[in-house]
Amino acid sequence: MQETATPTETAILAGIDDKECIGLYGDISEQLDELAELAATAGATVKGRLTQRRENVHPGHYLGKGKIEELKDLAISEWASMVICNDELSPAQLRNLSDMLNMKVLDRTALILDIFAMRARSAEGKVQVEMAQLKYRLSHLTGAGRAMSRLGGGIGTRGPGETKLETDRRQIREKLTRLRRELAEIRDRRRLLRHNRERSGIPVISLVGYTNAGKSTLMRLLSGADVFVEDKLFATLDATTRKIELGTAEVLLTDTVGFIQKLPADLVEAFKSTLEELKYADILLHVVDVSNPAHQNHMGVVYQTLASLEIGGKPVITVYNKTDKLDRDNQAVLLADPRAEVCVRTAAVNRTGRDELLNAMDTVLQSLRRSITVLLPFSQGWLMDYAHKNCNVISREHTQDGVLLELYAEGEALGRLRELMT
Ligand SMILES: Nc1nc2c(ncn2[C@@H]2O[C@H](COP(=O)(O)OP(=O)(O)OP(=O)(O)O)[C@@H](O)[C@H]2O)c(=O)[nH]1
Ligand SMILES: [Mg+2]
Repeated sequence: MQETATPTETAILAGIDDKECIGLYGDISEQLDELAELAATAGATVKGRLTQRRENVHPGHYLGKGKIEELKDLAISEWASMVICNDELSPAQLRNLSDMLNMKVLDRTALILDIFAMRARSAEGKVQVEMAQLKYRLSHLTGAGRAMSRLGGGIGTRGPGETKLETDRRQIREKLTRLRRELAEIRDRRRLLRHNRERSGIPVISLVGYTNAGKSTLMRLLSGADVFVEDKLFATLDATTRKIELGTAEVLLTDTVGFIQKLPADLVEAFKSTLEELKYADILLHVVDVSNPAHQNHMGVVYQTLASLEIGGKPVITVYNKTDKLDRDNQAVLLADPRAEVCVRTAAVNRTGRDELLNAMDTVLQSLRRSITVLLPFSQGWLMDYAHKNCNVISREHTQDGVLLELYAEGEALGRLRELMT
């Protein structure tokens, strides 16, 4: 028989029950549910949970001494190989906790970084994740602790090379400089693509939302694109764009990385160029998994993340997805989203709501359409024919320098006439 199975790591989750956080993040049990999903996505089996009610985390070792003893007993009795903490820990906290438990300790940030490292596919995605990991390692170089370095490998150490953990700061800094240069080149290429796209004048509609909400499934449904869908967190890291027909117009639909609460700052920073694509969207489709009891919190996190990326003011269509998982009573209590232009209910898995969504997209797009005024020089008389054929002309006026037209233009025609705008 062939041996294929790699031993799965087993983990105990640890968190602080801090009432302050409930507002945006949900209560501690909801938070640990999500942490468990993250752990499962990274390939760990969760064997138990332990929480401590405190106002603040312990500055030296995250949990109090008594709780750490309890945690140690639990880990031993469950044969767990590591502890995953629900917050981002300081290097000293990580080292101390790991030494006191004599066990590998990961924080939420390292776990998410690990998942991203596992998921990155494109050159840009890989460079971005590696940058975020190196930055994290740079700030934690002395923080691995005895237990961590002894038990090397596995979750939290994946990505580009474990030996890099041991490389010194200077080498990491040099690597970061090189990666920054690589990323700048990738960004230049992207900018060129974007420039071409803008010239073509095709409107852009972007899917945004909490991770696992069903963005890629909707992308499939609306565009037929064969994008990756999985019931795990952060299935998508790279941006995908597809052209779709919408009523009379063509639009570009983009799918991208999902959001999560307490997204590590290094990752947001590293993924800025991917996320910045959202700046060029004309409309955002905010996909919400309404079957998740924490979906109201998730919506708050999405709006907060959009605001932090300075893309808060765009027209939003809220897509309440996974309605097939709700019973009738729960369907009825779905609230309207006051921040959205319109709300649509869908069940992307069985195509429910597809036409309503396409109609809503068309309607919002129409409402964004503004007329433009162009001056057609007499020397380019053919443009007059072109404008009448391809645009909706509202008024015409002859002047000394040419013909002044007010018109609605879309797509290629908009791109072509934009240069003549007055
Ligand atoms: N029951 C049900 N499941 C759905 C629906 N839409 C998507 N799913 C499932 O939800 C899971 C996540 O879907 P994805 O499309 O990968 O979600 P995503 O928002 O792209 O997730 P990330 O890329 O990880 O951020 C998959 O298992 C889908 O099959 C739906 O309407 N109903
Ligand atoms: Mg996806």
